[in-house]
This record gives sequence, structure tokens and C-alpha cells, in this order.
Amino acid sequence: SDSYDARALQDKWQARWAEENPFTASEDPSDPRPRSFIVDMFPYPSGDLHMGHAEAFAIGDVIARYRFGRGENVLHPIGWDSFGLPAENAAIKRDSHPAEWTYANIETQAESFKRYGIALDWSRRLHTSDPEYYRWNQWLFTRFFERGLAYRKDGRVNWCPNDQTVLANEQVVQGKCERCGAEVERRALNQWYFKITDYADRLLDDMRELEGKWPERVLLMQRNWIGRSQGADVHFAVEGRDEPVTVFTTRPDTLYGATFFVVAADAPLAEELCAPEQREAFEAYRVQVGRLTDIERQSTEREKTGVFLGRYAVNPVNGERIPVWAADYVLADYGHGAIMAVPAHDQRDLDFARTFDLPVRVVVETGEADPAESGTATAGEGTLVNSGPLDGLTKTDAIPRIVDVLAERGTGEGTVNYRLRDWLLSRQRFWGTPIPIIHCPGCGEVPVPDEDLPVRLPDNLRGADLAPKGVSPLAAAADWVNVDCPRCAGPAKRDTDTMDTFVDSSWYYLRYCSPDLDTAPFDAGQVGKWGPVDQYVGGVEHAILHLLYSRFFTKVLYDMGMVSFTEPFTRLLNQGQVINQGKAMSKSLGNGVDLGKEIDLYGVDAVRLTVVFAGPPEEDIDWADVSPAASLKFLNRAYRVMSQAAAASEPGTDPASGDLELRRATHRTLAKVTEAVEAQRFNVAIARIMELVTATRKAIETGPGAADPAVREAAEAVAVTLSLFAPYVAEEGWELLGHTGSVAVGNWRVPDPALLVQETVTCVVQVASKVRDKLEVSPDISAEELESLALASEKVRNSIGERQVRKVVVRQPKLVNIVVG
Ligand code: ANZ
Ligand code: ZN
Repeated sequence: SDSYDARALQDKWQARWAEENPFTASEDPSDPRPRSFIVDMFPYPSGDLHMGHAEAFAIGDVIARYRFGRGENVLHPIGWDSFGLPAENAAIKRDSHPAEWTYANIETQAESFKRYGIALDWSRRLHTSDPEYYRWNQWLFTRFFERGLAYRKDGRVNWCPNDQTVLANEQVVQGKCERCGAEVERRALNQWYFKITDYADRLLDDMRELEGKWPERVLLMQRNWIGRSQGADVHFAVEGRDEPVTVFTTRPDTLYGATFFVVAADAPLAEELCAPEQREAFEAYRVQVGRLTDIERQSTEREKTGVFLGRYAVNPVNGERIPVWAADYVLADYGHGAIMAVPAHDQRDLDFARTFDLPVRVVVETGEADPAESGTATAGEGTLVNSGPLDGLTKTDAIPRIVDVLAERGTGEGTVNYRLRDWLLSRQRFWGTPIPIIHCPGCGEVPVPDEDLPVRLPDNLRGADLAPKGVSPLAAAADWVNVDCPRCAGPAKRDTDTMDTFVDSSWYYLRYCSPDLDTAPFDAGQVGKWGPVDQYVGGVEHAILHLLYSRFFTKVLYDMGMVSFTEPFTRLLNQGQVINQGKAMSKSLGNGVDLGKEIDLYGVDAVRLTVVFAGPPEEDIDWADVSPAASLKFLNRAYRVMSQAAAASEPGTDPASGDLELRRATHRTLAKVTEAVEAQRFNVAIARIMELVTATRKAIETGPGAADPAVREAAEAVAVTLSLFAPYVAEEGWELLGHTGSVAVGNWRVPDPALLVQETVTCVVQVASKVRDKLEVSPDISAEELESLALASEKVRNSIGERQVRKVVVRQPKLVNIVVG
């Protein structure tokens, strides 16, 4: 028949793969094949797979299948990130347990992955909500706790009054909860944190290893998130206070330009410094500030607000008294929560000075307009003025000089500050890993001993029991909460918070190396063999947190001697998004594309081919611009070529006597596809396979015919290369061509160099019989073209100089001789 039956092929090969498990990694230590470890960011089980999964996993699978094809021992596992709020909300709505929704969705997705033909090792499947998995979150937490890397503190956090839980800064959009739209409050709460700030320098410095292997923009986002800044701490005496107040500045060279002093309005220091006559104004202001989020506070658009505290600070270099203000543009938890304000050279300070009529003093002459007049602070290089002993120095020279002076006098020192904050990991919700700490009135925070892990979630809570109440639903489970202290055996209580699910995803890739181990989170020997992950594939929405947390975990595990590498993911690929009609798919726009329906219409292979062929993997795919129907047409042509070749010749036919032109096309395709796949230009690889199918069809129809040995060779190359993109058609074609076993494993072909016609040849250009230039030209360049190229050469023209060209002898493509007189 003219076209293949996609559904029949899918059923047939799915059953075959399930039986033969061709994509299972080998743990045999004597297996000589090179190993490769390919990981896709694991899915969240929110219903069935969607177009976004289809793209991400199709791309990851091309990489894995290429490695399988090359005969490597590939570990390409799958798991589920199965704790989290949506399951809990579904359980409240349906009066059920979150596990019901979660595991039903996991089964649905697992079936879809199988149908979608992803070459996965199903024997290593993991779910983070299994006690066998989250036990190790708890084990790791207790190790972090022992190392001082997990601790509790009071902090001001974003609180959603509707969801009754803490929100990360990223989950607050214009002061509202990203999920439900409720006005977010700031609450002081006692919470668990991981001390990621201890690793700030290493997280930053080790990025050098990732240069060129991770997308540049991800590295940039991580760098900005960590936000290292070099500067100085300067101690200012404050009248009426014994201890000086320290400020952090990146511009100690501008110290003589400080005309006022600002304390974060919500810092305890502001309250302490406030003089009695200003108290009323200050209190009113503080209430107003309490309603704002950090993002709003840092907005440069907002009018500056603040209040004078009725006090003066003393500049340590010139003894000048400057007024102390409280304002919201200074943040309580960055640096020391206080600044010296230099309005001439800092825009925020200038805006504030102009609002409150405070003096502006230029101390670095940059040649730009006076900031007091222009309203624009000057920040560039320049020469110091109005700065006593620093006058005449450049900004660059003045910085170390003033730091030395401050250090000598004991009024300051050079220092480094980070934007990065510690990782707030406790959540007041149910469907997560219980924090393995027991609070004892006598012993304090006692980690649950290893032999008592896992601390399982109680299974008698469901439906309304899980509704948000401001404290974790676990607090209501009295027989779960009340325990004996592991240390003194006295009455004690379990911690009732659960962990941020980013903990689960910070180390799951390691668990894949030994998924069933029940004595440790992972087998260090196995991780040593497979790790680190060679290629990680996933969405750019994880550019900061997930990747930063995974990198942090890896470094801690390295320090614990559990892994031998310090970066978890050697290479990272961020696929683009699938959009429709230029917009992200959404219910309200009604432009969603249903993956299941597309597969029913065109078959898995055509859908996979379409998403990969649409463009480079990093770019978004607009479903309105692609054509799965055209993909299907191509696949039918490929299928026909394979079946015609299969019918006309025997497997094992020696191709040597075959049609030379087609043989060259085949080998050039093998070389080009390999090159394109290595460079992750998968769409280009597909275009090359399309060309080969066309050439083969021509050979069958108008050339030497289907029985020519070159046709079989070409058809086999089509099956092998196509197995990366359209696994079902490729397997079927391979079988028709008389082979057994999966086409995807170990059959990648190395092109014969003798058949790779060189793309260019070197042409020697002589002037008066001396070689003057060499040109790289196409082997079939015309005499005219070559002559004009040669005469256009700079070197040739120079050597001809004033002389006359008498004659040009062209022996294309290799020689041009210019005779001069
Ligand atoms: C005086 C100065 C003069 C400053 C000048 C800048 C330019 P980064 O680079 O982000 O670290 N700053 C310090 N602590 C702050 C806080 N808690 N909230 C808001 N701003 C704070 O920024 C460091 C600069 O931001 C510091 O250097 C300080 O202003 C301000 F011409 O000190 B600077
Ligand atoms: Zn105790």
C-alpha cells in the first residue's frame, strides 16, 4: 500500500520494546562500551502529557538515541516530581488523598511516554512521593543539619492569606499571589533554611567549567541571582549611640560625597535610632512600607518616600554630621540594612535628595552635566574632587586607597556582598517530605535517627483535613505529632512543616544510578561510573532555582565525600516553548493544541518529527507554522523507499558495485547528519535525511532501479538515521530490510571517507610562475568563476602591482596561472 498504518506500527513496536527492553542500561562492570548519562528534567504529574512535554522529550530522546546508535552504554531514565500543591488542592476538592490523584496521573503519563516511543530505561523509574525516595530527602536533611547547613530563623516572608502558605519572591506578582491573586502579606515566621549562601563563591566560580556548555543566558541569570559585589564596609558613628552603624558600599571612593544616611524603614535599627519627636511620623511610615513587596520597593519608577529620624551620623573621614533617614528603597536584608547616600553618583539617592531637598555634592568629576541640575547621577570613570587627600586620583585608584585609610583607622574594611539569600525550605502544607526534626523541651531540635527514617506522612488525613489553616495540616494529626524524644525519651513533638519540593529535585538524577538502594540515597560507586550527567534537557523556566539548588546539593555532597564531581550537569540544553498563533497556549485564549489528538491524527512519528524539524531546539515552535501532515507525507516516502529496497534485494548485499552517485549521497548524508546531531542542530539533520530519501527515490524511479545495491545501502542509512526522530517507521523499515533487533541500538554508521567527495579543493594561484595565493573552491567551479576569483585576490593584485596581465591560464579547479608583462 501507499502509506503505513501508524497505529498498527505503534502497537507492534511498543509490545516489542516492552518485551526486549532495548534501552536498559547495563551495570555489568566488564561492559567495555563508553557510558553516557542523559537526563530529561522529570515531569510533574499534572494530568496527561502536553505539547511542552512532547517537545522536550523528543529532543532529549534524539540525544539519547544517537548515543544508543553509536553503541554506547546509555542511562536514560525517567521519574516523577510527584509532591506538590496541585495534588493537595485536587484532594481537597475531591475529598480524597493526594496520592490518589498523583499516582493515577503518573500511570497515565507513563503509558503516554511508552506510546510516544521515548527510549527510556523503565527499570529505574522513581517517584519522589514514595517513602522509599523521600526517606533520603530526610536523611540528607539531617546531614545538612549536622553540618550547620540546615537551620531555623525568624524571617519576614511572603504569605498568601488564601493558600495559607509561604510564597517565594518569584511567586509574588505585583503584590499578589501568582496562583490565586490574593493580596500577599508579609509575615514574621520561624522557618527552616538551607545555608546556600555559604556556597555563593563556589556557585559563582565553578560556572567557569560550564562556559560554552550551558546556554549563556542561564549562566548570566545565575550570576545575577548570586549577585556578588565587591566593596567596603564603612563604620559611621551615630550621635547618641555607643556602637557605630556599618554600611556596605561598592563606591568607597565617594565617601566625601555622602550627604545623608538611610536606614531600611523595616529594620530594627530604624526603630532604635528614631528620636522621640519623630516617632509618630516614623510609625505611620513603617505601616505603609509593611504592605509593599521587595519588588515594588526596588522599583525605580516609584516616587521616593521616607522620614527623617531626628538623628545625625558622623562621616568617619571628615567628621561631617549628616542626617539619618528611614526609607523603603533601602532593604533590611541586604548588606547591613543601612547606606551612606551619595546623591551625585547614585540615582536612587539623587531621586531621594531631590524629593526631600537634601544637598548634592559631586566628588568624582566625569565631564558630564551636574547631577543636581540634570537629575541624572554620574557613575562613570573620573577624577576625584572635594575629597581632601583623595583629590586628583582616578576613581579606580581611589577605591583601594580609601579602603586602606579606613582599615588603618579601624573605621572600615574591604568586603564582598551577595544578593543570594538562604534557601527557605519549609512549607505549611501536607503533600511533601516531613521535616525529620523532633522538638524537645529539654534537648531542643533533635534530628530523627537514621533507623527511624522515613518519617512517613500520616495516611488518615484527606479532603478537608488538608484545607489551608495557616499551620501545616500535619499539626492536626495528634498521634503523629506527639512522640518520645529520641535523645531523652521525654515527651516531644515532630516538626509539622514539609520541605519545598525543590529539595526532591535537587538530587534525583543521582538516585537513578541505584534506584532501589535502601542503605543510602545512592550508591557512590555507581554514581562514580555514570555521573555527572552528560546532557541535561529541560525548560528555561528552571534557569535559576532548580539548577542553582542542584548545583548546591552536588557541592555539599562533594564536601561530604559522596560524589567526586562538583557540577551535576556537564551540558545543558533548554528547549523552546510550543506556542500557537504566536501566543503561549492557554485555556482562556482557546489556542491549546492537544497532544493526544495530534497523535491520533498523524501518528507519533509525524508529531515527533514535526517538533524537532520546526527549528533549532532552543527556539519556540509556533504550531500554526508547522505541518504534521507534511511530516507524515515525508515519512510515507521514507517508508516506501525502505520497503521497495527491501523487496528488491537481499540483506548483506555488498554495496561496492552500486550506483556511485547514490552511494556518495548516502555517505555524505551520514557525515552531515552526524555533524548536525553533534552540534545539536537536529532540524538540519532531518533536512539531510529528507534529501537522501529524495535521491533514493530518484534512483529507484529514474535511475538504476530498486535492485541496485546502492539503493539498499541508502535505505538502510535512512532507517538508521531516522531512528533518532521517527522510531516506529525506522524499526519497521529496518525489519523489512531483513534485520533483527532494534535499529536504534548500535547501528549508527561511519561514512566511508573515500565516498565523501570533498566539498572544496585548494586552488593554487600563480603570478609569473610564483605561488601567490591559495583559494578554497568548489570542485565543480567554472573556468570563468575561478579566473575572476583569482584576479580579485588581494595578494594576487598586490603581486601584479603595476604590471599588465598578458594572459590567464585556468586549469579548474586546481590551478590558475597569471602571465604578466
Ligand atoms: C554609596 C554609593 C555611592 C553606592 C555610589 C553606589 C553608588 P550592589 O552593587 O547591588 O551590591 N546599598 C547597600 N546596601 C543596600 C541596601 N540594603 N538596600 C539598598 N541599597 C543598598 O549595590 C551596592 C550599593 O547599593 C551600595 O553602594 C549602596 O549604595 C547600596 F555612587 O554606597 B552604594
Ligand atoms: Zn529530649
